[in-house]
Amino acid sequence: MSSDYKALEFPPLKNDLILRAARGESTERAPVWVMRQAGRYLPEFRAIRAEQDFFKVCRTPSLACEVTLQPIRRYTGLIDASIIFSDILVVPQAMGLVVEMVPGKGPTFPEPLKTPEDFSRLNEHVDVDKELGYVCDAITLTRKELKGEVPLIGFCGAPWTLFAYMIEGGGSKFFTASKTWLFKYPEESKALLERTAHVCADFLVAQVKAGAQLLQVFDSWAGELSPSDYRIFSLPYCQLIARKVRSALDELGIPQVPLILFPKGANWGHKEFAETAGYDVLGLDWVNEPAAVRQVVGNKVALQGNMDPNVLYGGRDAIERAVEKMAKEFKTDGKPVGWIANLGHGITPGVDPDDLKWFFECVHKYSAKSN
Ligand code: 1CP
Repeated sequence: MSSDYKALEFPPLKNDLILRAARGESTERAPVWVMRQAGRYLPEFRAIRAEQDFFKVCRTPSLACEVTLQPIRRYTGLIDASIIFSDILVVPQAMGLVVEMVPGKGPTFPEPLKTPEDFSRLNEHVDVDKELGYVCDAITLTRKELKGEVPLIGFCGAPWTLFAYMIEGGGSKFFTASKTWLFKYPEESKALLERTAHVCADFLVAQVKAGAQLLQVFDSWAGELSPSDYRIFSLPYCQLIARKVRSALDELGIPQVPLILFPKGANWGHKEFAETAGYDVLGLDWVNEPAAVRQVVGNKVALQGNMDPNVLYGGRDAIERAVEKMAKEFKTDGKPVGWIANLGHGITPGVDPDDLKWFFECVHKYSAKSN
């Protein structure tokens, strides 16, 4: 169980590059990490997964810690943040739904929500310390084991993305079932989104109490909604999360941590998100021109991203050229200011870990002030 924040003593932080960039500061080079950095492209991860069920790894703090540390060990000195190994779907589990990892198919809900009557299957009140205390325990253990090398990121899914999974029952191409809910049962949909947002906010606060130093909200399916529907069914709930997390941390006397929003595919909205969402950092996918986004958001937010993950399959020259171009486009007056280098989405299983190492090396080289 997560213990009292003040009682936790962690080793001093040796690398605060990502914290400075998230605050919008100019840095000597861009900090870098990649989404899904603990994952199937690493043979050491596959070795653990060959023995253990996916959610067993999530629920066992020693295993989640081990897997979180794998990329940090392999890329020592090259990588500037760790992200706790877990999944966005632990929140629907905590709300009362069953989620299984089916080999070859991905996460699956054997009984997704069919109609609003199925609300009766959800837990009335979710005690995040009880239901998700295992994530917090993994965070506390990992923060200790990191020995201050790099900061630890906590995360959750955005309510709309979780809603889509809870109703589709897994990944989806057309989002027919979840969108049917939005248009057929708008009020009930909003009730479920709001309920989910409160669980997400409580969970993120618990993660900070346990030792998380930044938080990211993954709205992986943001781009599936029209701008006007996004303003009704996603943005208000991302705003609720940011507001609730910030006020809870203030009330608890815990210093604020940077909040990152990754509204993948909602590329019409960066100006609006920068001004109204309440986050410090916006994650960009690769279908964005960084300089154009910087121009519309000004210095209101830091930016994270955004190389196409598939460039990692293109060989070293392609990776180097793409990083050089990305760095040039993200820099302000030739310097990295408020930029966290990353991919535009998660790294995929077939990538050669040495090619990712090369990506990190190129970021170090091309994001530095002088280049
Ligand atoms: O068998 C395996 O090992 C499954 C692969 C895998 C991994 C490594 C899944 C299944 N989840 C994860 C870990 C994970 N998921 C992390 C770990 C921390 C890290 O290293 O980054 C994080 C942050 C996530 C978040 C997550 N899960 C998202 C948001 C990010 C994104 O990629 O958009 C989403 C959409 C999920 C759902 C999910 N979990 C796993 C898969 C294959 C999927 C996508 C399923 C689909 O929609 O088809």
